[in-house]
Parts: sequence; C-alpha cells; structure tokens
Amino acid sequence: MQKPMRVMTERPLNAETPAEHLTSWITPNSVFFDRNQGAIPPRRIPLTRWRLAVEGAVREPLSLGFDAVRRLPKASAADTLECSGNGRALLAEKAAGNPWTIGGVGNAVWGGVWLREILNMAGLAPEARHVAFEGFDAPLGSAGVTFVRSIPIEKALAATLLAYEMNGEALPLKHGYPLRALALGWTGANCVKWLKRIVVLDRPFEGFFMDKVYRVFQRGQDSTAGAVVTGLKLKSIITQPRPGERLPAGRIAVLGAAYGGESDVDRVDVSLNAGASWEPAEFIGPHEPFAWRQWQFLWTAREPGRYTLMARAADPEGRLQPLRSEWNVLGYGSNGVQEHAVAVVIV
Ligand SMILES: Nc1nc2c(c(=O)[nH]1)N[C@H]1C(S)=C(S)[C@@H](COP(=O)(O)O)O[C@H]1N2
Ligand SMILES: [Mo]
Repeated sequence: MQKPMRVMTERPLNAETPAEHLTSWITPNSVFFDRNQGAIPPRRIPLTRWRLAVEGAVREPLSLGFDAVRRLPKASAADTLECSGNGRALLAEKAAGNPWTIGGVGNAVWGGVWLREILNMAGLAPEARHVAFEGFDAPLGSAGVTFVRSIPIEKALAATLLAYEMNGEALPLKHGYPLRALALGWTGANCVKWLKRIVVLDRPFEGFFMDKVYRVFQRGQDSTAGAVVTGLKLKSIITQPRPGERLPAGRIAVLGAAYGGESDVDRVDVSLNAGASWEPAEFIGPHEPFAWRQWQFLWTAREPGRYTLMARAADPEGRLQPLRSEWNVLGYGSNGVQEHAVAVVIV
C-alpha cells in the first residue's frame, strides 16, 4: 500500500512525499510532491480550448494550440524538481513558510518541447533578456496575484523544457496539465505550471512572486536586496533509515539521494558518527544531467547504541555540500549536512 502524502495545507494543496517513495530514481506521479500558491484547476481544460500565447519582445507573436505544440520535435529530459523551501523545517532557527522536511523533491522524466523551438518560431527581438511564464491557476487569498515568474533568456534558450508528459503519462492535472515550464536544474518556483502565456521582456518581471518571495535575504533587509532563487544547491538526503528508528544490530542498508541541479554529483560520503569520520557510499541506478543520483551504504551495525548518520555530497570540482545551511528569512536552499542528519538507535 502506498504511504499517504504528508499534507501541510489543503487550500492551496501543499504536500510532501514520504521518504519511502524517495528511494527510487523515478518518483511515481501518484506520490510526487505538490506545491501550489493558487488553486489547482478543478478539471482538465479541454485541449481544443487551450492556447499558449507567446508575446512581448518577439518579431511575431504566436497563439499556439496544443496540436501545434505536439507537432514540434519531441524532447525528453530527466529533471529533479525541488521546492525552494525544501528542508526548511530542519533548520535550527525557524524560517517562515511550509514546513518541508526532505520530501519537497522528486525526480521525473519529462516529455515535451524545448522552449528554444518556440522562441525561435516567434523570433527574439534584440532587447530580449528575460522570459516570463504565466499560469492559469486561480489565485487564492486576498492579494489575488497570478503566479508569474521570469527567467533569464540564456537559461530559457539553453535548458528549459515545456513539458506535456511526466514519466510517460500525460502531465497530471496537479502538476500543470496540459503544459508546464521546467528550467532544468532550477527550483520549482522557476517551473510554472498550467502555462497560458509566455512574455519575452527586456528585464526581469516585477511582481509579488519575483520580488517578495523566492529571494534570499536577511532580517531587516528588504526582500529585493536578496538574490532570486535559481539553481538547486548541492545536497544529499538520507531516505532510509528515518530519524528515531530503532533497528536490530546487523546489516543495514542506508539509502539516499544526492543532487546539485545544474551541477553534477560526483561523490557521496557517509558518516556513522556525526561527522567524525567518513566513508564512501556507492551510487545505484541512472546518472543523467539535472537528475539526482541514488546511493547506498551497507552498514554492519555491531554495537547497540545511538548513532548519528550523515551524508555529504561533492561535485566534480571537489566542492562539498556545506555542514550547515546558510540561513535566510524564508529558509530557502536548506542543504546543510548537519540539518539532514538522521539519528537512529541500534538495539
Ligand atoms: N502556475 C503555477 N505554477 C507553479 C506554482 C504555482 O503555484 N502556480 N508553484 C511553483 C512552485 S513554488 C513549485 S515548488 C512547483 C511545484 O511543482 P509540483 O506541484 O508539480 O511538484 O511548481 C511551481 N509552479
Ligand atoms: Mo516551491
């Protein structure tokens, strides 16, 4: 039986994937995390009614039907999607927002078309610098702000997919049916669901979801003083065992996943003694750009007692995942080794 999602809020729906479902390279659609600022559309929009507008700093504005999108060359890519706030609840110092532990992340193989195909069809004007995406989900709350985010033109042209398939199925309603953006290797906020409009701009889009949130800032600072959240940070999570578990002495499979967005993961080390010493984990399963790597460490636990397990990822340049996360008001990019430690008891 599938373990139910850990629902943090119902309206809008924000729910994290139980750790048990993070142990496979592909995260099944049925348990993929849900993160919404607005209301999930109540039903699938009929494809004959759906259109995608492409406008702004382009030579020829477009209005594409779903068939026109489907006729473009099909592309597919793996991408580990993580909410900017994943891991926030593990921070020692409280930060505002949904209390994600480790399950605000998942990996899928997405099918669709490269955004560059569509931008090339429209033809970029010389002043094109940013690409804004607008979803058609109805805003929730008094502010009534539509979810709009923009990304730099370089990212839009290099590695941004417009996906209509998720793990071989039509994109599920909750995950943006019929079409969503995926800035590969960048946090979820940069991956607008339920696309209806793409606007090419000469500067970043200005609005609530660009300027008030998804910025890394400190207390007493204005949000706009902080950098916009972009690529995933280097991080490793332990998916098995879970904190507080009591396990019989003997062989124990420690499992986890490590990811770094646009950066590759080269190595994961595991510590069984709160970071005093480290041993290499072994990778299992596929190794693809923008996708996490699953790893395991086979531990022979002989002595009963309390153990603090840690995992630390390294990129190909030898840069290590930090021991502690860099705190910020909204708790983005929580990737500290210590915050992600798992204490268990061998009995
Ligand atoms: N239209 C729209 N797109 C959106 C959002 C939203 O609220 N509305 N939330 C964003 C955020 S913050 C995240 S983390 C991802 C979550 O995608 P998922 O629900 O498919 O996991 O969608 C992003 N795209
Ligand atoms: Mo997010």
